[in-house]
Amino acid sequence: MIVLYDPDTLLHDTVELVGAKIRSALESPARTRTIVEKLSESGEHGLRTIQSPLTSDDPSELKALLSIIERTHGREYLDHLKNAFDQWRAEQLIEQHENILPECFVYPTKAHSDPRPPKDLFARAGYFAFDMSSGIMFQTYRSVIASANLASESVSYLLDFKHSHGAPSVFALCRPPGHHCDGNRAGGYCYVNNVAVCISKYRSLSVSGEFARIGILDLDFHHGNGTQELYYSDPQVFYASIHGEDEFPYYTGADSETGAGDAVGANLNLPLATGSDFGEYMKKLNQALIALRDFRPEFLVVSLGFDTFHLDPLGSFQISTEHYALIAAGVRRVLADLPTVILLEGGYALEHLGENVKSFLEGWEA
Ligand code: Q9C
Ligand code: ZN
Repeated sequence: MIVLYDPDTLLHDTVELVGAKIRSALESPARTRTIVEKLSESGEHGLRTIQSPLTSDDPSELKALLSIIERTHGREYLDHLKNAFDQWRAEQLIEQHENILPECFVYPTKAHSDPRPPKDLFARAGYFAFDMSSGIMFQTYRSVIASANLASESVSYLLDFKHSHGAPSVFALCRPPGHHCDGNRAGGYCYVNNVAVCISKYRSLSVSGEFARIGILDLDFHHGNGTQELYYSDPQVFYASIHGEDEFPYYTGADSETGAGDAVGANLNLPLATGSDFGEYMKKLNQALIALRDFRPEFLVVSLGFDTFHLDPLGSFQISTEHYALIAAGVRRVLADLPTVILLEGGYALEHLGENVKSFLEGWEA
């Protein structure tokens, strides 16, 4: 399988609030580094390095990517991601090596339903975020664009392989991850929703365009609140997620959330109790796969997190390295005829991340 990587994704390196302490974020450049190392040493996977349009001489490449991202992300939010650090620097609110964390978040009130971005620079960081795991440092925007570009390019690769035998698949080593971003807020280490970038790109390139039926399978340990939000009323997109019950992001992911309007029935949440083992996981996976198959999509996006691993500092499922091959094979068995883009989301057990990715890819290709 083709695996896409961009060294610019290593630049973002920030902090998060854990309990009462500020620490280096678990979502770190070392994650991608260890995966790339593992895939390079085994040599059997088609690892390809591509270049972010931010480093290209041709400005039309960046314009094209931004127009794809802007289909689902607010212009003011994207400007914030791009400019916040430099604005804080210009006002001497921050040193070059420091990180922006939010102060005050938007909260529900009875008085008004459409809060506006505040002028105050400190306050803006909170307006455009929903937690304190989404710091901004001086290179964040470069990695965010590189990550979104990997998602976008994976669709281009996929459609180029249309005439090959069997359904093609591409794996994008996105970092930062994306599934917690709803297009207007950063959170849970996510700044741009890479699944949404894939879908917008697919709609812009494929023959069926806006009429394309698309499936999303979210296998990260956490519920993909951002992805769910973006497609909650879209009857052309089916979102299925298996995630830890009562875990981050806490306020979404219940099985009662089934979609809205014409899209009722196109959102399937399968929460799993803390400590669930592989057998319990596979029951939920098969439910998700059957629902996705019955939706008859022509294109599949997998949000792939490895924080379901038994040693993950943020997860609580009992999944081991060998299980990832079985999970991948399970997906392939039911949805083998679907062109598929796989996007990296979470996974924080650094010493095992490389072998877990490798196991998944081997199971996928078996
Ligand atoms: N006490 C993804 O896996 N909270 N995001 C961590 C640590 C945020 C996880 C706080 C967890 C976000 C993509
Ligand atoms: Zn996660």
